[in-house]
Amino acid sequence: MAAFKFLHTADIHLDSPLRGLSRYEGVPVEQVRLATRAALTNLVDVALEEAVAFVVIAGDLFDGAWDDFSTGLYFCGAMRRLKDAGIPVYIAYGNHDADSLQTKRLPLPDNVHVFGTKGPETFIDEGTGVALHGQSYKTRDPGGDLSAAYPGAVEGRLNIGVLHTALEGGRPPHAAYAPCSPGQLASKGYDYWALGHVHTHEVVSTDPYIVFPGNLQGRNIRECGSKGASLVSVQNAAVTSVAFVACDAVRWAQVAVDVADCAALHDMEARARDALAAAFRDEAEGRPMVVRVTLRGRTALHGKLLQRLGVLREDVRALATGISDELWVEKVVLATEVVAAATADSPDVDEIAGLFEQGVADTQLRAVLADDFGQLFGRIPPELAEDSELLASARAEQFDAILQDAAAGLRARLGEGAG
Ligand SMILES: [Mn+2]
Repeated sequence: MAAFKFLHTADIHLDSPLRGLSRYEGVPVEQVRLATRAALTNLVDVALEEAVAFVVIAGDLFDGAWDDFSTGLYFCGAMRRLKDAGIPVYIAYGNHDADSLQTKRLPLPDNVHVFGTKGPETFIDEGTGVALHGQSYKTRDPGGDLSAAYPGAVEGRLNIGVLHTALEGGRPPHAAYAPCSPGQLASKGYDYWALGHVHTHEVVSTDPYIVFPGNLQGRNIRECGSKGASLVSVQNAAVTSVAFVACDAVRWAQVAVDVADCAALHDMEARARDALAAAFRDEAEGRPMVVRVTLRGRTALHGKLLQRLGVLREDVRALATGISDELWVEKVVLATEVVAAATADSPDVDEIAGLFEQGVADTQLRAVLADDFGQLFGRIPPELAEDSELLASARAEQFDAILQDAAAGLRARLGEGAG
């Protein structure tokens, strides 16, 4: 076979549970929860459209032990579609789906080949003659460099190494399992290293190719942007190109809205609407998109926005709904800053707000606040504290910011009362 393509994917984390998303009203939790399945279906669609010779899965196909058999059955169905098209699949399991963690099992269609856990194993792909070398994790942490024992390249064939690793030193926040250097991998003489574990797409090297495809579907706001697989082209027993193919069914994005010098709430709304529309147009690529919106900038509106904090997410949801039914708001983060009050609202307002501003320098007041918040933290569930900007600031003892916000909020409220 002189010219062919193959697909390299990893970190599908099929049926990975959603943490905390149910707290965000209006986000279709079921659709987001099933996105890892939809992404797998998209991957199979790409494999069929591109008529690839085979598919490589480099670990963390599953997120952990299945809750029930439906996860495995869904995977079997996807693999059968590949089998019907004569496409074999090669899997090396990683830390999330290590052998010891798979408490439920199902027989997989016979086009699926799984690398063993005892040592490196080599499969010769029948259709192309490619030699694939790989090893699955036996337990969560294989305890050392697995690649060291991989065999040298088989002469006269295209050689592919399949391994779940974060490479040497790791790539935070990914744990440094099976550490090895690109140089050590290159020394095997293979043409392509199909890696997994790091959720960000990265071509580490092109000679030989050492590639992290990234995860197939973002699962939370920390996994933003396009997610998918690597489509690799081979000609005359050499890799000629590696292309990224998006497979995600739901996209995550961070949208920053600069509201500096906005004079009224409707100015902020206009800015937010524009930023949301631009993000949806440029980043969603026709998919549903979940966004976290951060309002930033030094603004006279800071106090007013603080006052609206409880309903700010609803404001932004309304703007998003005005753009598309498939633009969903995970969270609104208020990160604006106060503008120093130049003009007096009224002598009374100035005096009261001034007391708060003085409080910033008052060590006694800070001690009282630290004590009060400390008692509060003993009683509230930690996930609630994580969700509140105010509580997060208090936990970090950022009382300057809290007092400045309180002063600005008070000024806005009293100003309204007077006007
Ligand atoms: Mn992993």
